[in-house]
Amino acid sequence: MSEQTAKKGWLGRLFGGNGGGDIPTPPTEIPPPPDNPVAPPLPPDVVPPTQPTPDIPGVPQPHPEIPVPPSQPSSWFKRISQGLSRSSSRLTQGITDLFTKRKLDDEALEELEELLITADLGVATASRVTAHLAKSRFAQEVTPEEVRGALADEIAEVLAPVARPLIPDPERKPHVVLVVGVNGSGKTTTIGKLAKYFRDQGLAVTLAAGDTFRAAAVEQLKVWGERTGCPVIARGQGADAAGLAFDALREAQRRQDDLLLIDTAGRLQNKSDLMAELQKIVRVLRKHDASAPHDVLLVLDATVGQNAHSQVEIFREMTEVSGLVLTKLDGTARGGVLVALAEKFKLPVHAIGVGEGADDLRPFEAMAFARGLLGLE
Ligand SMILES: Nc1nc2c(ncn2[C@@H]2O[C@H](COP(=O)(O)OP(=O)(O)O)[C@@H](O)[C@H]2O)c(=O)[nH]1
Ligand SMILES: [Mg+2]
Repeated sequence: MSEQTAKKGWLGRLFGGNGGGDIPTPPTEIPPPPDNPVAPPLPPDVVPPTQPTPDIPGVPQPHPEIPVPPSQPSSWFKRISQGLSRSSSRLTQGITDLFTKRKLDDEALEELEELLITADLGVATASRVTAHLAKSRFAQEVTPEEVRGALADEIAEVLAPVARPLIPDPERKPHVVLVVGVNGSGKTTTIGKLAKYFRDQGLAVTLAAGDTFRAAAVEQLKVWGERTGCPVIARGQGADAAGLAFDALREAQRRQDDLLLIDTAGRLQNKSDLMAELQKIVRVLRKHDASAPHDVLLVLDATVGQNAHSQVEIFREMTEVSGLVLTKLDGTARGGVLVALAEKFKLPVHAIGVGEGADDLRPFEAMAFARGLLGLE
């Protein structure tokens, strides 16, 4: 690792910010930006100029599956609280209705617990946080603001142990991340956002279009590759995903890349087909690198609410899920589901998706999320 310490946050510190520097030009269809020894961070939502690619001539920009929202500079926390506004307005309104001029008695506590359950926080979390609240404030008159503040603290405590950033191991060339999840959960978009995030840190990132089930999925990933300046290893529709993953790993190893992000199909004919495919990908990767994949990210769409629980269970049966990314928190009032998932599965939550743009992936941070969820600054 470089001695030089970058000034760009935790990843920059880890990697010295020059990971992309000495990587030779990859012989893939999408070359990285020229003269780019240290990839400068892109300004938010700026799409790099389209590089014409021989096999997908005239790819439209912006791609229909990757809308570019209007650029609006906002702070990191503001972005999270905006993303969580649907969830927080529901909770805030409920708490205001419950606690305007009211004592924290048994009845109020019961109603609060119910509100938290309907907000998808889960029964265990709901009863624990209300019990804690009762301990300190029972029979006292409380304001809605006090209740929100106390709840945010309780929720942050539940979330703190799972809030763990995705940190590519600098010793691995590449660190291999397999991205799994049901169709439409946001896998490809999350890979695009992660590519942008790590590329901005100066890492050399390669993408593998392992969802060979749908032609559109391959094309979608290629567009993200263009936007982020990351090479994409792809084959045609119907190609063997494990073979593709094998080629991608070999190529990324040859180039000494820092990170390889592998997309997968979310739906095959049935669950056992999908399981067989994911397991085959893992087997084949291990022929090249016995420790790969180093992370298996399960991408969950928060708008499905409680259904996310069964998705975690199903994917854990199929493969060794090592962490979660929750997407579409901007599009749902069910953001509380993340709290229930944290309590139940205790899997690391690496990041959250709060929009469709390249910068709408936020590293998951317990207190920021908890306060955002309760509509607090
Ligand atoms: N609002 C919102 N939309 C998202 C987010 N993440 C993904 N999407 C959208 O969800 C749809 C499905 O995403 P995609 O990445 O194709 O899912 P995949 O099938 O799992 O690869 C696309 O239209 C994405 O733009 C998010 O965090 N917020
Ligand atoms: Mg996809």
